[in-house]
Amino acid sequence: MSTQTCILIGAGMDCGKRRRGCIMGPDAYRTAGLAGTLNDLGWQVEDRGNIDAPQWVPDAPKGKVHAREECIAWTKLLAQAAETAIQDGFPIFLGGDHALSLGTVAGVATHAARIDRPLFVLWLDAHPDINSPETTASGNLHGTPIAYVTGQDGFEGFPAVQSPVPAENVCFIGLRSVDAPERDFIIRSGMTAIDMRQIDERGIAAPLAEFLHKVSAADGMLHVSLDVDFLEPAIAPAAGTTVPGGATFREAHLVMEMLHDSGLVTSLDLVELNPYLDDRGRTASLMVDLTASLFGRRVFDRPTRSY
Ligand code: 6HN
Ligand code: MN
Ligand code: MN
Ligand code: MN
Repeated sequence: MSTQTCILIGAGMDCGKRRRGCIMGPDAYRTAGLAGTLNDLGWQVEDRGNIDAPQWVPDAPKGKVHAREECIAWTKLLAQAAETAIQDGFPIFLGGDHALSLGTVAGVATHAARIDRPLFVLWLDAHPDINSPETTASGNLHGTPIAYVTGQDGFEGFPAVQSPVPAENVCFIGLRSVDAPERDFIIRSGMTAIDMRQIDERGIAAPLAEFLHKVSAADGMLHVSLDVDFLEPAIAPAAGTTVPGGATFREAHLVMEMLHDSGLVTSLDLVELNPYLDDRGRTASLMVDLTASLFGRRVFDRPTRSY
């Protein structure tokens, strides 16, 4: 890691889909002890509290997209907050649904471009979230952030992405629910897409190491976006869009441990936790423990690894 200060930013964005509850996510992470856990690992933690939800923003009267105007308002706030926070330390964005990454990734991308470093994005998710407002079947904008931050069309009314992330810099791990237009786009785009079939066959470490090597060779910054539904629903029930066959407890921790050892990660989203659906807080606790692995919790010290 490049710095020893991490900055918690709560973003209870809940308008990226119709099922409510992610608004409670930031406080569930705090309740599960995130700040103390990071402190114990030697990090200074600055909790900036929760970003105030934009004042009630009426939805556009027509169109299939849910809460477009409210999502636009959040995106502006989050892009600004991200761009500021990453200058001060390692930001952890406490979601909130995955639509928050429209703003967080756009904001860190602006910063990366300003300091002349390439930004890479690792998307740990059952879904690639690469629909556009035109291709979406659900109308839910949490299924769109990768399309937005890579500069695809269809986001009228959203702030223009100042520094789009090149498609080749995006890596998905954990895919098992991909819409037809998403699949077509991924195949054309040159994004790295590791589905669960590949993980079954090769393990999770080998494809991750390949991606980290690419980031390292380019002296890139790396934004990690961790969606609760990356995980097997039996261990992480508190998400609205669970899909069976997800990452196991150890696969997920290994990803985080390797990311720690790489020293490449510069910002993190924790998204899609819906505490209303949780089982005595166990999904929130697992997300905190995974974050701890990313920030250096380990059984035995190992030398820092270069990829
Ligand atoms: N997420 N592809 C589906 C859609 O509605 O566009 C699912 C999106 C899930 C979004 O998990 O962050
Ligand atoms: Mn997602
Ligand atoms: Mn997902
Ligand atoms: Mn290397």
